[in-house]
Amino acid sequence: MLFYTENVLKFAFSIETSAIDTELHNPDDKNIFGILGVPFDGTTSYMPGARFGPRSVREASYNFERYNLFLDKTLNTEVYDFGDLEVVHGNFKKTCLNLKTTISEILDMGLVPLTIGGDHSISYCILKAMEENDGLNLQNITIIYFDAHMDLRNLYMGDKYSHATVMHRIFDMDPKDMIQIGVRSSSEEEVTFAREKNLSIYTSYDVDEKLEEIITFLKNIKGPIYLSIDIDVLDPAYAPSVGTPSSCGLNPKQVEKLIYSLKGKKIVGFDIVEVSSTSIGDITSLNAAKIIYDVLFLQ
Ligand SMILES: [Mn+2]
Repeated sequence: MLFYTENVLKFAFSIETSAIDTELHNPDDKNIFGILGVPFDGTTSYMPGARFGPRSVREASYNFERYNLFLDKTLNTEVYDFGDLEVVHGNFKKTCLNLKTTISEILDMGLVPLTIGGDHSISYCILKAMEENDGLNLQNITIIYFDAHMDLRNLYMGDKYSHATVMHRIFDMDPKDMIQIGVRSSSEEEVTFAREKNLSIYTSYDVDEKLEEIITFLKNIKGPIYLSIDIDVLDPAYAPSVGTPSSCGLNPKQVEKLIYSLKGKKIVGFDIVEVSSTSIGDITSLNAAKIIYDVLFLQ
């Protein structure tokens, strides 16, 4: 158990963290994931509840089989679940400090952080920890984010750190490239910024109309990838329990195909955010757990 964590419920297929043998971990080997829940929704602007995301996504994870029919493969990815971060509700700054410390500890163990949010603001802290950790240069990393929104505002209601500004803060860290998929909601300021900076923008209509082209584009990405999935990329029909729902979104099969197109890529970090389910069996949690399951199968 890490210093700032508590463990309520482990993700399905995860191994007891006491079984970790750090001697075995070699960065050239297959990815070994370390799951961390971040039950923080202090920057949510519309529907609160993302603090319940980690718990409900883990609960939904017990619904899946270890064998994947479409891939004809049994899951054998090594994954440890460290439980939830100790957050300071309403205080992004203190929560971010705890998160950076804990992600650094996970990186020091040679594990790839797999974070379950929490609102989207947390992605910045994860990448900041990766930047500050020796050996990870953000300038070599492509950021792929699935999101209904661009999250590219410079400030939101005067705040620099928010779920609505998170991708601008990450852009400020100068990653190799940023690719947004499924977007359908933006301010004029954000779209102007994205175009000026030559970010790759694939709207939800692009996913409908040129899915194969996007899959080819993703397959051709060179170098390491950080993947951030805001579950509101799905249409509210498939993910109603989110902080900021937006109509005309993706369906789960499209997301599955896009995730599978990343097979063989080096994923250095992954987060899934904005699930705000409060009930067992909620479809939003189910779809979020399914995406984690798909990412674990990419090995
Ligand atoms: Mn977002």
